[in-house]
Amino acid sequence: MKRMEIIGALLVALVLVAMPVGVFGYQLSGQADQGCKVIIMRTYENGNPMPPETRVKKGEKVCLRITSYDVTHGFVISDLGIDAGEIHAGKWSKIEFVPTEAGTFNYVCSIRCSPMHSRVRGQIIVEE
Ligand SMILES: [Cu+2]
Repeated sequence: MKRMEIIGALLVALVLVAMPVGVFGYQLSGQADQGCKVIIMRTYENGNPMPPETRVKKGEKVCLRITSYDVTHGFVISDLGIDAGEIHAGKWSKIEFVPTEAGTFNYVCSIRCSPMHSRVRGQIIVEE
């Protein structure tokens, strides 16, 4: 009986360790391109894009690797004239640009992804 309890505890520990490692590894797999920042699109109901803010430097090339955690999203930074098109769940898109002015630029989802679609947004903060 004791042995079964130990095996059970080990299985629980394995799940508790394996799940975060798997999720973290999945997120990192999008960082194959060195220097690219990762944005994971999520519906408002699932917590909105992660991270909510992405900081970049004015005048330096920005590489964004974007994926979706749940459903198909869009990714538009209208003030920078950027439209990454459809972002499919589990697939990666990559965009590159050079910001020429500092400031905070909102990006939004351009595809109706959920009832709270209009609240799906994040920020690109361009620093001097
Ligand atoms: Cu949406």
